[in-house]
Amino acid sequence: MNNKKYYITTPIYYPSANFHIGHCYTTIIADSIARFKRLQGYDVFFLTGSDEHGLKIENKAKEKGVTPKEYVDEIVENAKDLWKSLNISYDKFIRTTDDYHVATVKKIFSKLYEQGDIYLGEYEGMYCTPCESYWTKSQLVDGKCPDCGREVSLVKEQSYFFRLSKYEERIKKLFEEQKDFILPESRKNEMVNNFLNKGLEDLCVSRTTFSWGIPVDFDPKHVIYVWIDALTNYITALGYLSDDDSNFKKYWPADLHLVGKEIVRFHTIIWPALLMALDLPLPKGVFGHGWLKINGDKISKSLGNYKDPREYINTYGVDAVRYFALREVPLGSDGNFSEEALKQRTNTDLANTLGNLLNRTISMSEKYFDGIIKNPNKNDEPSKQLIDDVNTLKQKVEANMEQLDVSNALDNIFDILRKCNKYIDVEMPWILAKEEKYEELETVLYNILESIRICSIFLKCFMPETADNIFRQLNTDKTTYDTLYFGCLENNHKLGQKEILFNRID
Ligand code: ME8
Repeated sequence: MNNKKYYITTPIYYPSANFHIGHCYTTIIADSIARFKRLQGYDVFFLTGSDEHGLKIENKAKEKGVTPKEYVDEIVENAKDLWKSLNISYDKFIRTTDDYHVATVKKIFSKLYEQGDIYLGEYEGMYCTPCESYWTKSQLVDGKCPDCGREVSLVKEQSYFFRLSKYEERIKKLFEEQKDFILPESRKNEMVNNFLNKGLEDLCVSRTTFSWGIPVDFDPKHVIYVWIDALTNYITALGYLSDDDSNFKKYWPADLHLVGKEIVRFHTIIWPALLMALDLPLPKGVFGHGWLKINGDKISKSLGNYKDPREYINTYGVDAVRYFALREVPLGSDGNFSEEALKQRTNTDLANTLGNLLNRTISMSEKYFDGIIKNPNKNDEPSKQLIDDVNTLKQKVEANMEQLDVSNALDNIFDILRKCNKYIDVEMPWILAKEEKYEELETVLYNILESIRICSIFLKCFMPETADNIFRQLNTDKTTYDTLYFGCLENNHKLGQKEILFNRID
């Protein structure tokens, strides 16, 4: 155990009444990493929130005949409700319309202006309204937005600019010196080849063509354009430049910004440059994960190719959805989401490998020993092998989590559960009972229950409700990091009530 801190963030989401499983993906992964760090004894601060300004919101509110604030107030509740149904354990939910955020963003903008990092100029360029992004002509792909492929329009206006070009050399140095600043490695190459090597241009950071944003303090016809407003949430949420900056002092710099691959550029080039200008320490790492796709297309609001994630939660259970998001796709790669695959994972891994194992072990303990477990230590070779495997689990899971390889960490756990099932096949407890070899039988049941307990301590980070259910059935409070060793369950321990963990879905 240690008392180190860990600050992890998700992107702040555009408020939407139509969140899809792709949005849940980032947040479930961040939640599991946060829970894992807490298990390891870190003092964790896990931030998520919503990114509420901009032209799109202003237009939508107009369509509905409400103010932008009324519009976002209503739908932000949707995000909070979804995170609640997914058991997301965030420590703070920031809204970019929160007073403290607005106040600090204004101060940051003024400070950068006063020190010469922001200047007034004229912008002429291509603008993608759905992405709220400006592009230079050379960045367009076939004359269209390189991110979403839609039409862009020529915009000319007076704007404030951030001197991004000034930080080019320092960003290059950062990429060279801080090897794990951008993960996975392939994303770093993309940033270097597509952006850094082409040279960084100063960045337009204000707009005058809409008003739903944070006004520039000294020139209020300008609103602060999305990236300074959005990116700074990671420090305003901690109280930077406010009366109480104790969280900022405690948690900054961030240990991990977990983001989707399309916003890696903002987090690894613009964000560090802003922090350099503010003379603040840089985040330790930015991980750009891949996209969940449906039939090869990104799941997206504009394509409309998805269901409300709550429908999956209602059918399969929250932990089946969490498990799928964490297990199916190695973090960093794109992966396909299909209900068929979700069903299959639920039936194979959750109902069979885990649920059935627990159920039959508790059933046998009840049948043969009234639910009281003993450990006479009559360990034969297969037993010794299982115990050895369980004893190396912690090291394997921790190594994978250190690399943010969540999928393989889960596989390490399920590997033990599969081994437990094989162990039952080899030991055949029902034969031991028939032959009245009770000490061997007690040993076998103890070894399986102890393996399940240790697996569940880890599973709690990924599937918290399931792990709690298992602990109830085991009737144990040996659920913490310091009980991660084989042999911790007491002799004469009485098990709890048996329950079905996962129903098979047909
Ligand atoms: O980008 N698969 O907000 P956002 C995986 N407000 N991840 C997906 C996904 C999919 N199909 N669809 C979306 C923004 N995401 C900005 C962020 S941060 C200072 C500002 C992920 O609501 C996406 O990659 O469009 C991103 O990381 C997150 O959802 C929020 O997307």
